Amino acid sequence: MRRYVRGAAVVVAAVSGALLLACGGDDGDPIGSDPTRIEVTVRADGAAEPGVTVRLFNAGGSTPLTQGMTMSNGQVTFDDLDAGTYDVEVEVPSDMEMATGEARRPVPVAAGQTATVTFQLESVLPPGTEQVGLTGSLTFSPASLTIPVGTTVRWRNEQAIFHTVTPDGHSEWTRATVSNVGDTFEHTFNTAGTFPYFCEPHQNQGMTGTITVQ
Ligand SMILES: [Cu+2]
Repeated sequence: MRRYVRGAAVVVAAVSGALLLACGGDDGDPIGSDPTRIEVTVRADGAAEPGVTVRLFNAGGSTPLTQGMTMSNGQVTFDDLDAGTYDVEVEVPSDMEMATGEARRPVPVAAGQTATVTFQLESVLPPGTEQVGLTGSLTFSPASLTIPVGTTVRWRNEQAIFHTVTPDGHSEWTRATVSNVGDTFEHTFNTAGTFPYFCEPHQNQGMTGTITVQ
């Protein structure tokens, strides 16, 4: 009796060893373990937006499975997921709103596939305010802006690149710097005229603009 039990134990161990060997015999990845992931892109005012919190839920769930923050390319990736449908939600910053679509959306992902979803945000501008973006491609966007007297212009840095908003030959405002993504500089134009300006580090790359006040 004791010998039989011992024998059985030896057999089990031998079978386990065979299974381990079999599993380790190929590249080590069981079939079907390719990454299953959701790649989320957040854009604001048409440019990649870093620093936005994104949460992942089971479909219809109220407690996030996990969350992440968009990087400088505006992306965050949730990987090692099970196939299925998830809800992806962006936390809209207080000075922004959804440009299109909902802040929370169902995203289906198949096994071994990468599902992608893009959220488009836009700045909420106070009345009487126009915005000029300082873009990652070293431009003011728009470069030329025509506004009525009394309008406030808000320059907003769209990427983590140091820029300046420097008056070119006038003193309508004092040179300003916008160092980081999301940094803004505002000036209210109460005098009609044409006001050229430039970015000091990127003037030679054509980073210039003009505000025309009528
Ligand atoms: Cu610049």
